[in-house]
Amino acid sequence: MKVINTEFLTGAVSAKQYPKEPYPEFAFVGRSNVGKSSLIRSLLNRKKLVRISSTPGKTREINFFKINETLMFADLPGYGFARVTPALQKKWKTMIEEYLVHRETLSAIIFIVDIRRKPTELDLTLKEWLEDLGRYYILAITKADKLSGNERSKQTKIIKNAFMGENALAAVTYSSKNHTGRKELWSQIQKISSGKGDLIE
Ligand SMILES: Nc1nc2c(ncn2[C@@H]2O[C@H](COP(=O)(O)OP(=O)(O)OP(=O)(O)O)[C@@H](O)[C@H]2O)c(=O)[nH]1
Ligand SMILES: [Mg+2]
Repeated sequence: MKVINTEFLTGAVSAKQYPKEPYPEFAFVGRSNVGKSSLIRSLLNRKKLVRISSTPGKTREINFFKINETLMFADLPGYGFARVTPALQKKWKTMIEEYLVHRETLSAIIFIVDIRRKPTELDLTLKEWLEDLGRYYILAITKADKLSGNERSKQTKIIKNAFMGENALAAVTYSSKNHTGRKELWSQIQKISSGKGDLIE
């Protein structure tokens, strides 16, 4: 997809602040520091628009972006970041929960995991949760540039085995550093947003 126009709309901490745009929305969800904001930046090819940082816990609100007047992206705060206070962790969890349960225009989730990591309990909890809520997701296995050869295929297999549940629409291996997987992920997003995807039963 050719990204012609991208606009940062707003940061929201509760449902009443969500933008009212009717376009199909894709939410980027995953552990703190996994590379959610970087992935959005890579997809949109916009460096200045999306904040990323080497310090985990950078994204503290749900950030909404409008693309080409046809699509929406939501960049969510990460879960499982140990070095923030329990109160703040709880606040983020509530924020993510409220969004996943109530956001009506949410088409699918881009569920992001790090190619180097073993499936963690928090990630598995998210998967179960998406399945229970009946939310569809695309598994994005990111930071693929960090592994190569055997190790890369071994990890990809382990991750797919753990996370490709019933509501998983696809799995894409990604690198925000060199944009591996960009075309494939865009094509999945377009397929779903135009209603031609597996969502049609
Ligand atoms: N090598 C490599 N580094 C990456 C990739 N994606 C993200 N990073 C790095 O990982 C760090 C975290 O990236 P972010 O995009 O801020 O992660 P996030 O998931 O949005 O983090 P929070 O908002 O804090 O939850 C940054 O230092 C990025 O440069 C990737 O595909 N390859
Ligand atoms: Mg972020």
